[in-house]
Amino acid sequence: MSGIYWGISAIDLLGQLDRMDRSEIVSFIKKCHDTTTGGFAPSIGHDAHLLYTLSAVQILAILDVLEEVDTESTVRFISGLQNEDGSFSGDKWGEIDTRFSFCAVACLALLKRLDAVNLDKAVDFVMKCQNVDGGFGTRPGSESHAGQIYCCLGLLSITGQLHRVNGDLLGWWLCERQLPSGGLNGRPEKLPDVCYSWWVLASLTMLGRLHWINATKMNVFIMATQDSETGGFTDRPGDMVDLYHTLFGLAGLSLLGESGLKPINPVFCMPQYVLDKLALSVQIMAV
Ligand code: GRG
Ligand code: ZN
Repeated sequence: MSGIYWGISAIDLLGQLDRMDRSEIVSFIKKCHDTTTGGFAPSIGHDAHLLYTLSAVQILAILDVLEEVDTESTVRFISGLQNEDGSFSGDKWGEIDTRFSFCAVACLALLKRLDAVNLDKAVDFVMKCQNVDGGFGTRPGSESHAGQIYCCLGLLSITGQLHRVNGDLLGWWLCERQLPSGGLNGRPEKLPDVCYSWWVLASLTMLGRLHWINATKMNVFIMATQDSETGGFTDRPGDMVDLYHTLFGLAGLSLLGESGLKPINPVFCMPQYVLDKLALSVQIMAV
């Protein structure tokens, strides 16, 4: 399911969405809809999970066919996964992660049903996952990681609570992710990876501090991860291409204003025109 989301978002950013077989995609999504729980599975015959529920709803929104599924059952699935402390479990097995908080809230925002969960508690839980370095982890006390920071800032942006973050402190931690190659890592002492040109640049965009990284060097690194034979992008130069890094490479370039790519929304990681059509706006921190 997420593979379809990465693929159609990437191709839409390139202005080539019409190349995809829309009805085949919608039919697959319907087969992955668990009508008992209301959630969506990653593939036919698998269990529903918040990760794939967000991907499914994002795809339906991009294809402008949200009304084709029973979203009321999906809203029930999401609200049933909120825990007493405001956190969200990813599925019935109970793992808790700030990724799942973001998936839940982003999905409900796209479905216009943010009223279905306790947002105050959801925000309180995310704030408990903030560390002294300004970043956020998976759960309270967990190490700061750029992917989790994106999720937590995304949730705070959707709920209009970005003012609860110290933008200078977190912006500094994020821009320190840039290495001499121009690429970004996800936490100190790790290798650069093109997907962080999404997780980090989107986070800096929400904080109003995208200009804190060197865009020219960033551009050089992302371009070096494109494979000249297949056209896809890899995590770092020389590796194998995949859809995930192809979307996040393009998405990073879009945030940097690359011509030939549609503008992308920094919170939902979907082309901005889709959010405009849904009349959904997000909060960006004023600097
Ligand atoms: C709508 C874009 C979008 C996302 C939905 C699933 C999700 C919400 C966000 C995932 C955020 C996240 C945690 C991204 C990080 C993914 C990643 C590269 C993990 C790898 O971790 P390590 O420890 O890699 O293997 P490093 O780079 O730290 O060595
Ligand atoms: Zn990666």
